[in-house]
Amino acid sequence: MVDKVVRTICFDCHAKCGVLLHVKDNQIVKVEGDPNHPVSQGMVCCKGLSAQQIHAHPDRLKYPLRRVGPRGADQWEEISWTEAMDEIEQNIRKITEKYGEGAFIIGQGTGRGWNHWHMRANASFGLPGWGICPVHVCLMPNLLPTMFTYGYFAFIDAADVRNANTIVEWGINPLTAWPGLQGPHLLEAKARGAKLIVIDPRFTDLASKADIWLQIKPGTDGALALGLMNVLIEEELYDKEFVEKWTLGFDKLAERVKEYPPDRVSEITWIPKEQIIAAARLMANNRPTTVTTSLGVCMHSNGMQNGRAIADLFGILGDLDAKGGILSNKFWDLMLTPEITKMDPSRLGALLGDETKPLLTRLGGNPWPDATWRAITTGKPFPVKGMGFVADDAPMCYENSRDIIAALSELDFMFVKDYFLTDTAKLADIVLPTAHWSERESADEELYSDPCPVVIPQKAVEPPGGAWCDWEFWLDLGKRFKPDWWPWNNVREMWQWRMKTFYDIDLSWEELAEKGYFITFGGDKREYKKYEKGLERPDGEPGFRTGSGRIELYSEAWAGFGYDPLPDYIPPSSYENEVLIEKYPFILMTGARIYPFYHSAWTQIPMQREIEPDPFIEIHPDAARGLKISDGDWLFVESPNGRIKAKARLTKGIDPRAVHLPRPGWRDACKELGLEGYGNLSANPNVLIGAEPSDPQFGTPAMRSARCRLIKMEAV
Ligand SMILES: Nc1nc2c(c(=O)[nH]1)N[C@H]1C(S)=C(S)[C@@H](COP(=O)(O)OP(=O)(O)OC[C@H]3O[C@@H](n4cnc5c(=O)[nH]c(N)nc54)[C@H](O)[C@@H]3O)O[C@H]1N2
Ligand SMILES: Nc1nc2c(c(=O)[nH]1)N[C@H]1C(S)=C(S)[C@@H](COP(=O)(O)OP(=O)(O)OC[C@H]3O[C@@H](n4cnc5c(=O)[nH]c(N)nc54)[C@H](O)[C@@H]3O)O[C@H]1N2
Ligand code: SF4
Ligand SMILES: [Mo]
Repeated sequence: MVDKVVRTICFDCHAKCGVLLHVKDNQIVKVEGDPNHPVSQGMVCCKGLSAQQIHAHPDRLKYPLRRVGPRGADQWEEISWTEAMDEIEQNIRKITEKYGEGAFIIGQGTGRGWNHWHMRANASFGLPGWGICPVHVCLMPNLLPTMFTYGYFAFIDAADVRNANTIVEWGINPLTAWPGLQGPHLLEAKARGAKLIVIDPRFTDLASKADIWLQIKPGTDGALALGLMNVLIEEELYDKEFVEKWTLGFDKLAERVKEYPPDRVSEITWIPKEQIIAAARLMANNRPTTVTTSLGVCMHSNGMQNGRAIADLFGILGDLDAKGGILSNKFWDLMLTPEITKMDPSRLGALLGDETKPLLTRLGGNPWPDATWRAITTGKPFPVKGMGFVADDAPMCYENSRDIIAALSELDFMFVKDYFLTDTAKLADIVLPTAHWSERESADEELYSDPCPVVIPQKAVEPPGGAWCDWEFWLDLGKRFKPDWWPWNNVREMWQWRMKTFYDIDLSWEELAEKGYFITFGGDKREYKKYEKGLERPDGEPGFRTGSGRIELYSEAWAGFGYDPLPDYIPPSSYENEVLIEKYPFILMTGARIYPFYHSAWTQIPMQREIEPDPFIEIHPDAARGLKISDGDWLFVESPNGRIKAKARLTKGIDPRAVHLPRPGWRDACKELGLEGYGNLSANPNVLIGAEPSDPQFGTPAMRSARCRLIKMEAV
């Protein structure tokens, strides 16, 4: 007999599946998918299933720690939460008073449900924007091109997979990276006869289900989009009525795409010409057609223009905000509104890197990470002397890991809030433990596809040592600097305010928890083609929320940030450097997701590590043969930036000219399975990635179009 069954939300990826946790004696004895969750519908993956092994892991941090020995010496004393928070507050005050408001920066990793509260806390002590966050590689490079082109953010939430006839998955792998968010809908759509086009250099689980798989050369997605538009326009397959009525700059775009006939695009992209033509025809003749783009498209020095070309392509196909097309979801407006973030756009120009990467600072609300590490080591353009990291292992997350570690070692003060005492946390002065999703409650609306619920996760088990969840941390920190902005006595009051003020859900905490899911936009409430009815623009006029009210195929606003107003294809800069190519013959992709790990987390968890025990690199057998590499050989992977280890995994699912290192880095040892941990530097792909080349205005480094060579270990 269990003590209770708690309905909650898994947060080991952005799918945020509904789960039912069966609990006995503060242990999770069973994990079940919740069939009533409006999006995940009962789906749960291997990460969700290992909740108990995470909850009960013996290495979990329990109490706040203060460094007692020299920095990095791993000597600590346990302190109370009040002492830890006092020390963090005092250091923020001391450093910002002495060196200025930008001198203390808090970093976060991927969204974990509290982006807006983090920004509010930053604003509370005078830091403009988002602190530091991997926005330069994630989310925003997919959102901004659609914002400039359509006037709304369109990401995975926007793809109306449930109603589409053709689904294009472009540089994204929802089955692995977003299983509960799009997985069930995608498989249902396939079963009812929808067609699937997958654009990916690797033969993924998703590609195996495709009607057309375009095995693209990494970083040439912009050229492909221009080539597809060439076919659509040449064969008059685009939506003429929509284009005439609702778009701007079609003639200029038509001129531009003449430069990209299928023959030329085939050469650039490595995709046979016939497949390009077939894909264009399917997209146009089997509508409604929807698309999701993600990291495959943006992690290049030409990432933003790739996004723009794809946005224009779907602009002329015409299924914008249509059933089965690319939906405009209003929840984005509420997620990062200044009413909650307190972000002051007029101050974003003060962010580090603004002079070179203004799109990142002004619209991403972020400093450029590379400029941040340099500000620590050089004091220019202003000194950074203190940093905190909440749910962010910086050398694992950002490019140039070695520089990051060197820079962090020079700080006057640093704190880290994490589940484990990671190598990065060992560089800190204060380390704070954190509660896992099974050990915390919250209110969360971060990112869902239609019907876009707000969810109220429940606590199932107590966190080790009573560790605070991150929301408790933000509330306590914010209150210390701006009590007026944080009037709540506890996090429940804070979330209730959020629900009431922004979603008009005025319920007691118990009522919120009891109901669990609230459909806010979408579902039965969904309005399609809002632009036709004057429901899209704030002025109530028909049209889109761009300056012209139309889909801006040609964008003056985009040109204002220094880009070509039309989409164009500029090859990743490493593709034109003959000297580099000779020394580093392979195109290196890094970071595609694998099931068991969430970024660098969970390599110590037996249920996960069992699935992928060792760091590996994917290589085509023909390429391996030339180098006398066999499956399972240990290799050094070397780039101009550094060298790491990985085991060869031979696969025909990759082009012989490219190789791929997955995301995790295998940071932590798994004692139960006797498997090694590789720390911050030995197997971490970001050791190989430099800050340059990068997107000219947004700073996205070439995480998926870098270069490397392979060296068999015994040959060294
Ligand atoms: N080369 C390369 N680099 C990449 C990518 C890539 O594809 N290739 N992907 C990039 C992308 S898209 C992103 S979003 C970033 C993500 O990068 P991050 O989100 O920074 O991920 P991690 O590096 O795992 O660091 C997160 C740390 O937070 C801890 N943690 C996990 N959950 C919580 C929590 O709820 N609270 C607290 N306090 N701690 C928690 C984990 O144990 C871990 O140590 O990585 C980026 N880096
Ligand atoms: N298991 C797991 N799930 C995760 C995460 C995790 O760490 N682990 N991280 C979460 C986060 S923060 C994010 S942002 C998402 C990312 O979600 P996705 O972007 O869907 O995930 P990836 O697998 O990184 O990249 C998608 C695909 O891009 C392909 N690709 C590489 N280079 C190119 C290219 O040049 N062009 C094209 N067209 N494709 C290319 C890769 O082969 C890969 O299959 O995943 C989320 N989900
Ligand atoms: S897909 Fe897996 S990791 Fe992601 S929320 Fe669902 S159960 Fe958790
Ligand atoms: Mo991400």
